[in-house]
Amino acid sequence: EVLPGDPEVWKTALKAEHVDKEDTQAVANSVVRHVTTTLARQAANLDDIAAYQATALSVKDQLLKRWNETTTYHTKHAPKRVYYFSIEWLMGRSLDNAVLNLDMRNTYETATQKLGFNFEDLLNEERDAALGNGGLGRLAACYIDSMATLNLPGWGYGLRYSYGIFKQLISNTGEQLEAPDPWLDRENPWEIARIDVSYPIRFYGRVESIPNTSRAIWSGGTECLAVAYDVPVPGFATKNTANLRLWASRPIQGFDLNSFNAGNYEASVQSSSDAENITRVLYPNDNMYAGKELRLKQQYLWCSASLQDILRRYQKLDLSWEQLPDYVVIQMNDTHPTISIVELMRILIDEEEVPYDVAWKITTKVFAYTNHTVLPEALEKWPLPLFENLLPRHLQLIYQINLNFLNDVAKRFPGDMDRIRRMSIIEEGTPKFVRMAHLAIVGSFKVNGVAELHSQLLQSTIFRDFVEFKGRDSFTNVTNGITPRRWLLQCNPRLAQLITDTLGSEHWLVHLKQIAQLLPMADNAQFRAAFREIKNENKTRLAEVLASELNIQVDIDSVFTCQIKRLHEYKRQTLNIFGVILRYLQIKKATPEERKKFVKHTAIFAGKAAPGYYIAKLVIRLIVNVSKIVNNDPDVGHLLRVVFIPDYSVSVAEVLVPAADVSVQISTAGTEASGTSNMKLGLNGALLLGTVDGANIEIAEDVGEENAFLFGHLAADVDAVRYANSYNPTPLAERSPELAEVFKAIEANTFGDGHIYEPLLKPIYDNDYYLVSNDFGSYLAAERLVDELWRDQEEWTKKSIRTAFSMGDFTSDRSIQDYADSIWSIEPDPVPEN
Ligand code: 8GP
Repeated sequence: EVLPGDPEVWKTALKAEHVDKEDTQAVANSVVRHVTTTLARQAANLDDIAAYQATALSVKDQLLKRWNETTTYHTKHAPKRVYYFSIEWLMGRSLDNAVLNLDMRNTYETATQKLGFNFEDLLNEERDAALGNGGLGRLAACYIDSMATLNLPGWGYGLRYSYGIFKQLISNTGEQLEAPDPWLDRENPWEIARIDVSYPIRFYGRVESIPNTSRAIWSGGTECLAVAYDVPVPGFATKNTANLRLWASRPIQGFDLNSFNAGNYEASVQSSSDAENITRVLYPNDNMYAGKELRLKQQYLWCSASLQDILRRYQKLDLSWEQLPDYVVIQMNDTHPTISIVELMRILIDEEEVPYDVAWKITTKVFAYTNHTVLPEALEKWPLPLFENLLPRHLQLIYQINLNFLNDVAKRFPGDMDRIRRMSIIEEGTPKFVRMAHLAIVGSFKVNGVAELHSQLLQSTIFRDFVEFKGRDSFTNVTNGITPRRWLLQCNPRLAQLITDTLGSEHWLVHLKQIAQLLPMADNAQFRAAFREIKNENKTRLAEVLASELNIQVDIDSVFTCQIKRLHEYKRQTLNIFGVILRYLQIKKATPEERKKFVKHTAIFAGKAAPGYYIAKLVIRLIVNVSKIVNNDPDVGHLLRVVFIPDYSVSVAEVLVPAADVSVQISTAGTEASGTSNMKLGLNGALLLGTVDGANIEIAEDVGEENAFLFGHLAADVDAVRYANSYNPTPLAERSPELAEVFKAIEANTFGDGHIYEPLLKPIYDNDYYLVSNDFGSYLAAERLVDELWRDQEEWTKKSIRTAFSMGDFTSDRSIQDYADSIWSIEPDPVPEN
């Protein structure tokens, strides 16, 4: 008699299911099977959408086999695991990435061809999974790719928003409009719903202390369920497949029993839709804190469910709670998951009856915290009344944590009341606030910034007191990175092929440092020609998109400058567009003879503004309205084009990044924690035009300053300039005559009604917090160097090659290896090949 799950029976069955990597017929069969059974469609009425869906389902089959093997192996092996908690996962599309990582791209291309489809067309049917705003969310996506590739046992945890980042539309007057992104309307072929994996989550309610213990009973309030959805994430050229577990909120029984008993049907349905609302939408703020109760509900649901899940897995090992840190490390991607520190305390103390001090010892060995910004407006602090109402037990525990912490501070720094006030987890005032960054530091064994300068600034400014208290060793740097699989192999296949052909192998894709071996090729004319030809082909592809989608004709012989990132005052898209306006004015003034001397420019912008960020939206409006005038002015001809590409996304970036000549990274020094588009653009050969900020510094160091265009005030000088700007202001024309000329042109309605831009210009006239006027002169000087170099295409290409092949350190594989070595203490655990 055979018992369920008999290994022999399963082995045979699985073998029959095996598809060989090169077996195009077997792959075609599996696509057809999904068309006819999963999708219940016929060959006759099969469109590209359905063909994409079936292809994706067939690929998912492959992923799930590997996922199963990974999970089974790791369950048996029980290594220490890392859990990456991120409230944003900006994954983009999955199909191309998956077939590349599985080494089955050719097979799928041929198989779908056999069925009469063009694989590229199918790839374009996929909607982006856009569950993130910008850098922070895309970083998480690169990191889980690297965790899988490096065979590190780890999972990601996040939220399955029904609506990702909004779709950006641009009106006729240049205004950003936001439309919802119902990305799950077409079924998502990449996820597996785990209705059997769900946890109850409580909000509100009351707390009863249990006398003579640290324990309490939290009851009442409302409850809902967090249900797991799993997304398999393949590593490159390995069997290891990571899991991204995303939670969706659901009503606990479909309706609220109390109101059902009362016969109040409407109210019972209402409460179920309340529960579903929690994970309905991603908050569209980047580097900006909003303080909404629903957001705190999202955070708690996500953290509580993830912890319950992790602890359930741990409990199967049958070990003591004290051993938890030997098996579990949780990396917090910014402060959004900080409540999980308190939730772990609550579970250990209230539910598992672990003594308070023991629970604290365990907890503070499990968590590590990554900070992503020093901007004060981005730091999370919850109004205490809101917090207390929603999570009363957690607030009690925070008080206890704070009390113990401040006692320790007082012991170390007796009588230093000011220090205690500065460091407290609770900010005094009306109302009081819970400072999440302080809680994150107090509850973590390691805190890191995301680039050298940023980590230094953290330690010398906003976290200085904590460094003095906890010691230097608790603080470190891990410079960000990007995955070269998506950001070179996938988005720039011809350059990837050139690298592979020249190096003679594909190893560089997992050992990116190896591309430095190609640096001497900068001096090889033939290689330069090949390299330039690829860049031009990528520019042509982009030009075709711009022509067909936006009806803008661009000259591929012009220098393509790209600033592609969220709109934010500190990122200074202003400097860029003001520079474009000045160039326009200069072209207008020039004689036909003089015009011939201009270097042709195509200024490309893309990015979203937070819906409530008025000034950022005004910058978009200015860019769009400038583009309308400039692009249609016969005096300008091909000398200047301005392009704002609407609805920036991961998949749009995959077209832009390989086509860029210049990477525009011009934040006010000291404000951009790292930046990651600087890495993507650099790896694809764009020269850096940037300030001495974030990872620009490390990039310029590696590519050599002579191969980059750095400008602007240094971080160390920014405060003094700011001070002068606001307390000792000089007229704009003195700070920058060129900028004064630009403002005059805007105010003279050159780009439509000038007065609408007053809220944008006035702060720059008045106190110029972001140093736009103070840096404009050196920005223009840097642009002149760009123009000069562009005239010598051979020299330009040399620097472009040197840039690309010096980017070896900026792979997310290096970042993740850093985390594994210096923070997580975890080892690779590759699933054996059989
Ligand atoms: C971003 C930083 O602004 C960017 O420099 C960095 O490259 C990226 O994180 C990844 O580290 N920060 C945020 O997106 C951020 O701080 N968001 C706030 C809501 C926390």
